[in-house]
Amino acid sequence: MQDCIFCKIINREIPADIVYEDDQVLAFKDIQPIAPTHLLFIPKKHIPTFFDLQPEDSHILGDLQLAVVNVAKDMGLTERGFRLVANCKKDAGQVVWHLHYHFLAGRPFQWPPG
Ligand code: DGP
Repeated sequence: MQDCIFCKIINREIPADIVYEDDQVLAFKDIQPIAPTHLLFIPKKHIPTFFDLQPEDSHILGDLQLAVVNVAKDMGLTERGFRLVANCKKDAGQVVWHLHYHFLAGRPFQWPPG
């Protein structure tokens, strides 16, 4: 998708601090971190929101979450854990229209979120 900032990161048209990549998934550091570790996990396929997922995309969510678990293990987080957040559309505060999970770790988090 031409104007999508995350597609530009996938295509190396703009820089990002990439921490994980496979055929389906890219993960990189969020430019505005809210935790000591704040990564974004995105599918390489341009999907604006969860509402745009098609039946043939069902593997993408599994691919994303398995990538999250592998990165979390590599980071030694199996005891302390992490928080995974997905903002979908305006009430949730989504500002980038390419489906993504925020991966947050390195401090305790409150519940419920704001
Ligand atoms: P949201 O759509 O509100 O779920 O969050 C989008 C996140 O994307 C936000 O935390 C900031 C991050 N972000 C926006 N533009 C860039 C960028 O160009 N590079 C990186 N690394 N992160 C970005």
